[in-house]
Amino acid sequence: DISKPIPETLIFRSKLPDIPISNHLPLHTYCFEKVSEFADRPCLITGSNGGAYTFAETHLMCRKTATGLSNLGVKKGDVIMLLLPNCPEFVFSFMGASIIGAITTTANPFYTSSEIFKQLSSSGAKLIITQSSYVEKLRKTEENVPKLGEDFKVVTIDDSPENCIHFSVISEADERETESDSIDPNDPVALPFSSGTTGLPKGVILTHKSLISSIAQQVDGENPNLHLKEDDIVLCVLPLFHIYSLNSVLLCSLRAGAGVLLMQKFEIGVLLELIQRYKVSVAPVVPPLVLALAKNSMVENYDLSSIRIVLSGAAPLGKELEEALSTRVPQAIFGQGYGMTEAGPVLSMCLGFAKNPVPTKSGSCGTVVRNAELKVVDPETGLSLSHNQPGEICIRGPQIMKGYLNDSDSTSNTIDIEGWLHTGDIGYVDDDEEIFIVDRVKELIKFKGFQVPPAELEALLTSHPSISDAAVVPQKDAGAGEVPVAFVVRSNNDLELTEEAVKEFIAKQVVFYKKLHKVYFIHAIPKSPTGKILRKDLRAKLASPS
Ligand code: 4UV
Repeated sequence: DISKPIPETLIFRSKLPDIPISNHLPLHTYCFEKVSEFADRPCLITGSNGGAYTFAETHLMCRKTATGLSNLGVKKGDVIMLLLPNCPEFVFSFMGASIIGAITTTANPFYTSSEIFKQLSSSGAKLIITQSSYVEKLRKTEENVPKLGEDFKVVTIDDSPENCIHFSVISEADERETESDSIDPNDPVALPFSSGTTGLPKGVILTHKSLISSIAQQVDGENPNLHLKEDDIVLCVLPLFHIYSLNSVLLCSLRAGAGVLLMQKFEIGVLLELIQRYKVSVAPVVPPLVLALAKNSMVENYDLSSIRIVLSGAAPLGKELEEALSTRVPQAIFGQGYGMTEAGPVLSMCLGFAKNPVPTKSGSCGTVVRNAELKVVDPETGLSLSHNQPGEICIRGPQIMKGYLNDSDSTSNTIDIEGWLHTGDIGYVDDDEEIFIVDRVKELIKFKGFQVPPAELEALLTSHPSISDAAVVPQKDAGAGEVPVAFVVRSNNDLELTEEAVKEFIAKQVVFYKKLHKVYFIHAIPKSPTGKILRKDLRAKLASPS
């Protein structure tokens, strides 16, 4: 009926007023804008050896690395890959690349060789900065695979194995020679990979403007949503290759002048010791870490009274868990951030972390960040919903990605013509403007906050000669949140194909968190008339095994 009025879109906003955002600057200029105010304060503290770089030293190392990268031939618009655990060199390289207008793609150093090469090819990176222990994974002899030293260069931060360049070669360059090309706010600076709502991992183009906007939405203004201070020590145990840690831990701290305590890996005893020793005040975590801190008896032997903020994100956090940890760190404000790589990444943040905090509810993922718009739509009709009605969460603002690299179809399926990014998450906004996530309609599986893209595992499964079709779905798991399980159709009913063989076949090709936890043999994968896997039906099968 064309006489019906078009329903108005209900837009949710932050309770905090919009602020001016300096997103015309290049990212490095913005992050180090106020460095003279805290030049001699600790910026990067290495947990493993107690070493520290002040803000002035960090800034200098970033500029030296910029020259060094440029001396190696890296130019504006080129992509470099960081295949590193959390370490100062990660920071120098990321910011150094930004200074010369280059783009960083970050990869998990635990990736298998084939996972690394897929991202290398797809991102077009010609230089990898890594640790010598990972170099073997980069040497491939097969035809058609890029060759170390010929097709791409490798820089190592520790030893320098054959054909690799030692990091000192770039970090000892003369910072005065750095030529900063003019950078446009819409130039890309970071290229994390994400599978988004469907399909294989794709390069997510985050520009100088998008990252600055996201950081500013969190830590800028008279009343910052995430109030980081110069005397804060922010725990950096979450991996910097994931956007959560890169943005909300590292970049926000650099901007605000807070110290970053770098930890290479999570080990409960070491973590507790470091929190006590360095008086960590802000602890960004993921639900499995909350679980460890809430349940491990060692926690009682340490003084955690310095912690004033516990920020959880990247996966759903149970209320009981939040309450269990709260009793162990009663002085801390506990809250969540909700992010998605494509969203720049932060959509919402707990207002209890603001300089002038607002009381918040347990289980909430925060309130939409300032200078942004959020709506909730009915996934069937696309119509916008009001308070307390669950639907797909959409976000619009200067912080969202420019698009996927070389994939305009996926981009237009994710960001609509009005500029709304569709998250594939189902949630609602309550009467106090707090967001609650209740479900996920996208394929994505999250193991301890890590992305497990079903399409990637399905492609591997169907490459097996005895498998004719396959589907991978999440199964709930107490420790990991979710684990991937597969439904597999055997070709020619090849009964010799066992569950163990399928698991083993996948395990040797993927990083640990993508391993299959269970394989169910089935006669056919349920599909819609258009050929889409009916994942809901498979998930329902898991919930009520017949
Ligand atoms: O693309 P991605 O791997 O991105 C992230 C980013 C998370 C954060 C969290 C807090 C921050 O301050 C920050 O900078 C980044 O996880 O995965 C995106 C999907 O993860 C789920 C949701 O399904 C997203 O679409 N997810 C993320 N945060 C939450 C969450 C949360 N708090 N509660 C439930 N699900």
